Amino acid sequence: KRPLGITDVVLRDASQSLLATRVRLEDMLPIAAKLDQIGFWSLESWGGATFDACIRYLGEDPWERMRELKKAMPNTPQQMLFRGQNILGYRHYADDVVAKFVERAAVSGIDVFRVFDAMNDMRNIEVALQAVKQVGKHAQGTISYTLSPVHNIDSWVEQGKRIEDMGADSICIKDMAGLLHPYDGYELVTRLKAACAIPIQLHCHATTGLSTTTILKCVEAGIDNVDTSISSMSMTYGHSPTESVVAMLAGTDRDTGLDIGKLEEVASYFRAVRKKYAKFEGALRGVDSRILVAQVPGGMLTNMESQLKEQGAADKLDAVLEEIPRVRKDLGFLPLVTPTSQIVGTQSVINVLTGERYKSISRETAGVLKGEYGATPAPVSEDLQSRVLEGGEAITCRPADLLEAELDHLADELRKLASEKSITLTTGEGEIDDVLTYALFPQVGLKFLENRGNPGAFEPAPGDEPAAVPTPAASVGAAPAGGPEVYTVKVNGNSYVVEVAEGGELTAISPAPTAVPGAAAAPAPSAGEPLKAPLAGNIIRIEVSPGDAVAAGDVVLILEAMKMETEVRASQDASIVSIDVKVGDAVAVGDTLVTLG
Ligand code: PYR
Repeated sequence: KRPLGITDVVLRDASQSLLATRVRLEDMLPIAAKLDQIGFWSLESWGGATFDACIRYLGEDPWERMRELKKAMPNTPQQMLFRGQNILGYRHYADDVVAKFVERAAVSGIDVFRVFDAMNDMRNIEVALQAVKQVGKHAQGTISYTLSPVHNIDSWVEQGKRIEDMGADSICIKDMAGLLHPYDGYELVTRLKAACAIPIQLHCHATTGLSTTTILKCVEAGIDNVDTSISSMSMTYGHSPTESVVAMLAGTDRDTGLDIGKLEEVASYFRAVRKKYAKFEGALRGVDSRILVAQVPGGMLTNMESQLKEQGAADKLDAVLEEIPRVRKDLGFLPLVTPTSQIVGTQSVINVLTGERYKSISRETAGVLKGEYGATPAPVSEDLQSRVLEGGEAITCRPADLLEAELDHLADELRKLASEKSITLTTGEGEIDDVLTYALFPQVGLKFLENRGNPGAFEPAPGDEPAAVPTPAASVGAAPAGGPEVYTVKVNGNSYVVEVAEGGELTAISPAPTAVPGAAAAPAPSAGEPLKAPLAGNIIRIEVSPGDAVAAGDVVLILEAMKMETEVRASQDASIVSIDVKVGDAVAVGDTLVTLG
């Protein structure tokens, strides 16, 4: 029998799930040569949230990261996670963007593309899989595993056959929330092996405590490859430890052949890395049985915790975890994996924080209800759907069939913006990489390109934080008595917002938002009723001008909060006295956005 193949996910999914995707290239390269000698089937090193985190927080060019990783690990197939028609973002892109992204990822060093769709609508992975075949790389189609009244083993096997028929080289069972029970895994793999000729791979998160046992049962059923992570970067929100799986199978007919001694050198290295990034760790220390109910994937739970903290609502986690299954049912029992995890998660937060379910519906939630992401596994709530359709028709075709080619247009747009804002774009063949960065993340990507090469514009690396000597005069607003205090400090000309715990320890740090006129610092002008930010986020569009008349419920502006676009609506019939923010501003909960008169 064949040795079990191992994909180690330490560089991508483990870092994403355990350390909020903050591990920097400089902390990966020193261990790359050792990782390259282990003999993994592949190393997952790119994709998922890494692209977003690179440009949003780290100030690293994600394309450069991939090229460097490939250069440092030429002997091991490099693998990425690709979100089907969503690529690495949160909406569907036109087919030309998908195909070009695949081509450039391959040029940059990706050998194995794991392509999934968060709805399991297989029409949404077809173009990406074809593009991967076109560039001669390994195309892995994915089953996004979930539990619901409309999913069962028969439906999963059907999906596996469909993936094989589409020409994929292998099938991944992606158990992003750790919900695959060992005996169900055994049956699923047995049935898939009987129905399909291509190899099967298993990806399990450890959050519910089932993963290692499920791996073993799936090995017994003949699975070809499994994902694991080096032990010092394993378990809780992450994955089963590589060394444990290697040890479990040593001497059996599925012996991985990997050397525990060499793996221990890698584990030792990451023990230190993990300490360095400790402040990004989630609260979970072992197993979280709430996941068996709420089905929040491991990678999302850490983000959910930190996003609630940003919203000043860390104490609402339990309420949000209870709301998630209800929102999921309203949205047709979709699996929870990026971007649906974020869509359902953020909508649940909005439902809890505003105190009224669906008082505000994010643009992306509306998108699911309108069919913009494809077919949901079960029908969506009719009430909610008719509310967002406003008399229109839901989409039933493959959503990207309705999208015009957009790459040339985006390239022109970026070149124009670059010359207006004096942004230096990559020249020659690599210019398209900048266009793709901008295509996927119009706001954050542009901001990244503007600030590329200026680390001060991004999160400081752990250890490089400014030593804050807080003075009350620097305070931009203190948390409730007894809690941490928040200060703005200036280091080398760059401003940072830092949170200092009672004991003087730095508990959070981020670049200071660009000055927000009228917000937080100065009280709102005397006349009029302030319309306040319901969530912390960035202003991405303002739909009104001073002097406009608005009716209660009219959209005033669009806020990007927790990666989703939320409409802020007028609370009453009024006229706009003043607009107290501008596009691009970061606002905190309760900041005045506009003044109504
Ligand atoms: C991602 O798309 O980021 C996942 O990890 C599923």
